[in-house]
Amino acid sequence: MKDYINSSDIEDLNSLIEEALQLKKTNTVPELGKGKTLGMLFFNPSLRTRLSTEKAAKLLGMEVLVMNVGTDGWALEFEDGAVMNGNKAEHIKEAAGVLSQYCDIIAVRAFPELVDRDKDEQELVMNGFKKFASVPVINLESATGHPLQGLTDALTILELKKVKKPKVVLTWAPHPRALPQSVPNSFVEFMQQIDVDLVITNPEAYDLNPAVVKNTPVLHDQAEALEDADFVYVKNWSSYEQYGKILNTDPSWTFNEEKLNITNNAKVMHCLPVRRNVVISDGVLDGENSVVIQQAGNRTFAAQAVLKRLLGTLGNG
Ligand code: SN0
Repeated sequence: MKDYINSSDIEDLNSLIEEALQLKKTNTVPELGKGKTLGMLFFNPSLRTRLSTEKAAKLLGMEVLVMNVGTDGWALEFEDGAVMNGNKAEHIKEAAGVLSQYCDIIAVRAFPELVDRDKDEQELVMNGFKKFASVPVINLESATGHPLQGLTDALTILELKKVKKPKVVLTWAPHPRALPQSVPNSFVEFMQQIDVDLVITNPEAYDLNPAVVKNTPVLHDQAEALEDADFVYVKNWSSYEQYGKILNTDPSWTFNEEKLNITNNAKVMHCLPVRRNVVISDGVLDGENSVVIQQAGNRTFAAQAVLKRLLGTLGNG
């Protein structure tokens, strides 16, 4: 694995998941990352991604540099050939080149702007770092994906499942802000690669990118989708069709105990942070079906497995 930008960078998902579950048991392999530095750049806020990735790197013996580039760094230019006489002080060519002098692996978080779909889909930030850094790049959530979350979600389901092929339902829920499709995109991509029966449910005009959904069934009737579910993944996203728009805030889509009763006593998942009583009710989050804390705990082992793979490709210099 050269970089970890999206799920297609993984050569063998099952062995990567196996590795993460093994790391959860054995905890650490400190020699591998000794003398190596992970640089983490955040254009947006973070709690779990920042701390679990830092912890994972340290468990592997790495040094960690963290910078909130969105607030503390120079405004970056990504356009090739730009005449830089505006407010952008530094080009990605220099920024990525210089960071590669200080870091052995660079990890970046850059959410979509949710205004221009074509622009977001170009992944200018992530691809800029990939192109101009001379070291591996990890995606800490970009415009269209969150592969460390997707990997965590897959390993959490494999860890908790009680039947060979569980029914997994991804359900949309309301939210006061327009959120990226990154988390649901990655969730769908990972679920399509493991042995589960995946169903997506969302209101009309909230269907995810058809290139991601492929032949996964999409139901616009939430109750019908939830029947017999073994896992329910609750998540809001803004419209893909009417890109970045909030078209629906219908509280009847909130995941509550009444909805839980339709399922097969499902485990309830969410990537967090979660808006209580808007996305998921207190009763469900505080009840025994919720696995959101264990799920977040697994972020460390997913990050450790990915870092271990990338460290394995570096020389000893
Ligand atoms: C982000 C998202 O992609 O949905 C990050 C999730 C890991 N979530 C938010 O930005 C939530 C912000 C809010 O105001 O609730």
